[in-house]
Amino acid sequence: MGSRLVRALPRRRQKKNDFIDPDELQASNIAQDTFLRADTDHDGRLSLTEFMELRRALFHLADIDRDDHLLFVEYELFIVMEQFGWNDRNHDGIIQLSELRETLMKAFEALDTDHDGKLSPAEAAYMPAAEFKSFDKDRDGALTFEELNAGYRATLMGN
Ligand SMILES: [Ca+2]
Ligand SMILES: [Ca+2]
Ligand SMILES: [Ca+2]
Ligand SMILES: [Ca+2]
Repeated sequence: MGSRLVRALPRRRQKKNDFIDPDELQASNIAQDTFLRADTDHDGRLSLTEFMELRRALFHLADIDRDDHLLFVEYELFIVMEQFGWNDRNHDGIIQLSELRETLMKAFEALDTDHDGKLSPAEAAYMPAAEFKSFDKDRDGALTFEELNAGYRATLMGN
């Protein structure tokens, strides 16, 4: 479980404005924050149940299409989001397809280290080669943002 992911953890219903914004989060202690949120009975320790709830929350977070199973791309996106963060626009603790584009944009910009507006296979080294190829619709050996976004959407939406 990693860094920015904590932002995406479902929260117990609290006051409407009681969310952590990204700036606050970056300045906060991630492990402590996750721990405190998972410690629902506030006894300063995680029971097995509390810990398993945390794991369950992460599973549901990763299950973008809500079919109670993780496709490889869902798992892959989960790892990407763990690394680059995720724009939970409405702070509801779940990832929506509509939020995927913004999230991917952040990841894309971070991955495009030579800033040429495309991902080379080396820049997108987190992807299996076969997936890279299948997303590269114009077969120019690089992924534009639109190719990346369309590739994930198509896989998630089953077409
Ligand atoms: Ca506890
Ligand atoms: Ca799924
Ligand atoms: Ca590039
Ligand atoms: Ca291409």
